[in-house]
Amino acid sequence: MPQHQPLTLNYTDLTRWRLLSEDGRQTWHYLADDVQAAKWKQTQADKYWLDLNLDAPTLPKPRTPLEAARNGLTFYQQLQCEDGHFAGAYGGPHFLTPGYVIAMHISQQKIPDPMRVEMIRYLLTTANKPDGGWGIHIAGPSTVFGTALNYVACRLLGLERDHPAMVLARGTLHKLGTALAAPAWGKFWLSVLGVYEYAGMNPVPPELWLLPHALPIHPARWWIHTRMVYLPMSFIYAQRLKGADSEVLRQLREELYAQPYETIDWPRQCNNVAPAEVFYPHTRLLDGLNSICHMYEKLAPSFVRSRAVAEAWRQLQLEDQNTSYGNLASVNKPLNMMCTFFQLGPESAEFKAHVDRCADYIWMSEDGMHFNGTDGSQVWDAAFFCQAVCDTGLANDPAFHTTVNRALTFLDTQQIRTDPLPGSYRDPTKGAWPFSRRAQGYTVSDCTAEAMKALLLAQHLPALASKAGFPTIDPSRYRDAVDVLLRMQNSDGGFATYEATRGPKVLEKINPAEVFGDIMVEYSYPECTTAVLLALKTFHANQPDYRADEIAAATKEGLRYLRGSQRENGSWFGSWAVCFTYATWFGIEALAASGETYADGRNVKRACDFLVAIQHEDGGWGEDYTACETGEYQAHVKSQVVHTSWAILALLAAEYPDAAVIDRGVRVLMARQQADGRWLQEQIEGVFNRNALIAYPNYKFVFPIWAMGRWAKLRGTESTV
Ligand code: LAN
Repeated sequence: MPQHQPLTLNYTDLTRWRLLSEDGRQTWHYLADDVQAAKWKQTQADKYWLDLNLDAPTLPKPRTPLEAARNGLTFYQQLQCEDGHFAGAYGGPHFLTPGYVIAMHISQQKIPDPMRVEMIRYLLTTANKPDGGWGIHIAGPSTVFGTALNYVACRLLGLERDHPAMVLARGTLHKLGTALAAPAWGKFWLSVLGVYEYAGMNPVPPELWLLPHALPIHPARWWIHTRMVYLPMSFIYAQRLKGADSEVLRQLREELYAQPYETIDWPRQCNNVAPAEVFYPHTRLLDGLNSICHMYEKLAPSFVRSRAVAEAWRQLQLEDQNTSYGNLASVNKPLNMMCTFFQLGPESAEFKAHVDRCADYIWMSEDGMHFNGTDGSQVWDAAFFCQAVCDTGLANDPAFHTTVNRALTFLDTQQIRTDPLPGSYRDPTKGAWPFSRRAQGYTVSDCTAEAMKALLLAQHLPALASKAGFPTIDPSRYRDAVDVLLRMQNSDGGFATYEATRGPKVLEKINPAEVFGDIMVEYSYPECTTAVLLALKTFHANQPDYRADEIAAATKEGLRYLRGSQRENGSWFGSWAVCFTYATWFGIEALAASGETYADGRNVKRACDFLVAIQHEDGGWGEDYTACETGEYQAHVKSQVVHTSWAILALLAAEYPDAAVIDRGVRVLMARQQADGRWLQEQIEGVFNRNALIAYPNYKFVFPIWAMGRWAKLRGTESTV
């Protein structure tokens, strides 16, 4: 077991951290050595993300929205990494860092000291006040899920049990119901660590993988994230694997509960979940299935179990190989690493590759270090950046050519050019773009769409396309992307995230996660659908002969889905950022691109009327994240630059007739801009699974730039508000 020195809580010197970006791979490095630190200088991006002084020049006060957009761009281009992408923190959820810490502990890996103390600092800084606990995400009230896992993480990282922060958090945990009341994923993490008993959780049988693929319940039909989390969980659960015992674990078995560990009636804890944190309660169907699974656990023939475990292991290896050991996202990453440790041991090349790739997820911020939601949002942010500057013509300005060409080149290099290994229940990926980077290897519909659109828009800007460094892309590569997209349309006309929907919606009734909603199968989303429709339109203008009829049919169906998913009040519900403002922007963009405007389109008019009705007093827009949980619009107390930008983009696209409404929004963006061109961080922007928030810190740069650039393009470059 790794033994840590008693912690003196000497945090690190922030001026010694460097972000390395190689082909989209982001890793943070601490340079303890003075010579090294002097050789490898901190970049503006490093300083920005560490909240150190950038010494960014004060820019001339903008007179026009265009000048404000240019100032924004002047600031933002300083944050570009050497390989052309814009890095950024991707935190928010409070159940990711503990997964990493637990997996490292179980697999007996020492977390280097600078990282270890900075993780403690992050956990202590983001603990809730005044109760010292943690929620499911950084903005949420303390829950057993967040508090139990982060408490354990702090203790494993070396914080003593009588440290005041631990005493406080422990008190909160006990008040909330102790670790016994943790939701299912919490129970799992604690069990594999050895501070909870497997008898106290509902079964996760790997046998599901042996069922005929035709059955709707086969895991290959679930949403990919749910499938990929339950796969390693089932591998571990089926064998009741655990790490070695240690002193800190013995202590944790005392600290996490209000009664002696030996006296706990484990089977009675399976469905004990603190009621306040249940987002999606068990259905009777799930409880029934769980009972059957409990019986099965007693009877399971060993040859069936071992075949199931073998199949799970086969699938785990395929996932590892398909993603170069980076894995799909931040939950299955440490889970797969643990499976590899248990199966192949710490000396295996596979296990070492896993440890190495954890670095891609670890982000250093001014608040300390945490595990990101994915290995970054590189392609996604670069695609929006390129579109913002190409759509508005800002890219024609020679002052931005180098930045734009580097971002375009980054997108060029990140297209996936191969297919996954056979047998892994994956669709072909050749031609797709992922959310983070090529090595991760997962198609996302809207990432493919936004990246392709960005590159195609750039081809039409002669001032840019004639410059050295402009990527030349073989037209067949766009056709590959279109092939990927056309395969992804659902029967309702919409597009989902990673795959077309494979399973029936009733599967949601056996969603066992308790704390997340809408996770069992893929659903169509207005955000993804719009992105795909706009990309297909841009592609069709570029290569009119390729699959033209299918593109036309897909577009018609997609628009049908969008009209059908619009709410009575004109809005669309957003699933991937907060919330109605986000999705309504997408809905309007798609309908506007099909030729509808405020004046002649019923749907566009209703959508604009919704946006205008929620405009804040000060002229901006601002929505509270709780809208994602409740499904009803909720105003934020303050307008937000990101929401204001989406609303402006939407109203401009719709040709909304009352210019004054839009101009008031633009004035908010200009008023919030700082003297060096930046905007400050406001409410966390993103969401997933209805109930978890996640940061998109680059949105506050790219969307105001885009909105004001579009405004200037339509109203005149010299116009003022
Ligand atoms: C993401 C991040 C990006 C996001 C968009 C591209 C913005 C969206 O339009 C489609 C869905 C997608 C790709 C998405 C899906 C779910 C992710 C991967 C995340 C929100 C980032 C983190 C989250 C993942 C599920 C986190 C791990 C947690 C589990 C519950 C498994």
